[in-house]
Amino acid sequence: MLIRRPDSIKPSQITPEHLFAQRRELLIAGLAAGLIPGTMAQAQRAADPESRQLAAASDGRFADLKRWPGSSTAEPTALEYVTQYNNYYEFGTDKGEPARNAHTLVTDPWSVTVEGEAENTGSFTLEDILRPHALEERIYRFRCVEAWSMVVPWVGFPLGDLLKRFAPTSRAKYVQFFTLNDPETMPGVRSRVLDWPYREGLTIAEAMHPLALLTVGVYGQALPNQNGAPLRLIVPWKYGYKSIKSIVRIRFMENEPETSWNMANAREYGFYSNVNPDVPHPRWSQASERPLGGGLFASRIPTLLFNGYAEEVASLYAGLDLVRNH
Ligand SMILES: Nc1nc2c(c(=O)[nH]1)N[C@H]1C(S)=C(S)[C@@H](COP(=O)(O)O)O[C@H]1N2
Ligand SMILES: [Mo]
Repeated sequence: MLIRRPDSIKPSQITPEHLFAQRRELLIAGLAAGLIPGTMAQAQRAADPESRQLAAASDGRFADLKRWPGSSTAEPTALEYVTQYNNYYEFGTDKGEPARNAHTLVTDPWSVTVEGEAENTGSFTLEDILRPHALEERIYRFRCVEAWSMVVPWVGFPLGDLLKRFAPTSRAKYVQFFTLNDPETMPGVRSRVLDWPYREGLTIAEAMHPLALLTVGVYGQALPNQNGAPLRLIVPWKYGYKSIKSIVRIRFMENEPETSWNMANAREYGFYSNVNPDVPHPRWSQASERPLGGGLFASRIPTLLFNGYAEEVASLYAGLDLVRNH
């Protein structure tokens, strides 16, 4: 794959190490304040002891993370925004609610059911899922359909590397993902704002694309619950709602799967949902976006086709009408 920088940002603007260190202090402060529930013990058990990829409890950071060379060189969005300004409707529809409410989510033990058009189906523990994969840090641009954006250092591994282990059959043209749906621990699912469980889907070619990231951490730490612990998807060239959180079920399918926002409003939210500045949302323009953390008077920046990843992903859509297939 061609590695390119989506941003015309100079290497000198890469986050200096001390800023990362500062943010780490913030994260630790967040842990102490109970903002970020204790997912580390579970994450540590999830790692192959021999890979020693997860750090000792005293520190709690992932160790020996590879740094992905294709990372965005833009300044990462401050941790407070990434972990306290969230969309996770299972915990409420206000941006601050997931961080306040998601401590009830039980992420250990965790398992994922794999079904449909694949040879190796069944139930897999999170440990089974993670064991063979080397984790890496990838700094990706992230664009919500609501027209705010972030730059986030995720920790994960390519989704396709996992999917191959299930040996999808030749009939597997799509993959669908489901979030946990537990009224006991997820207060938001008692209201019918969406048809639960939250579900999303990709074509098999999209799912196998090396940019599609199965994600277990952010800023060098296990994912906070509000960001979709213990396992979520990140599809950086698509609107944020495709990046489904807290995955419990993966289904290989022959036909296009149901997806939550498309079920809620098909006119506004298509199956593809590729970031595209030229296809406005019926109620607002998608031509520009507001970077989070830029302050009240920060200027908007132009939105890029496929969120800046056109060089990598445009070939997936050769011959497809991007307006019709929005
Ligand atoms: N299960 C589930 N996954 C979800 C959502 C949700 O409400 N429930 N919101 C989506 C939306 S709209 C966005 S923008 C991103 C937000 O991810 P973040 O809170 O980690 O920034 O999660 C996506 N995944
Ligand atoms: Mo979103």
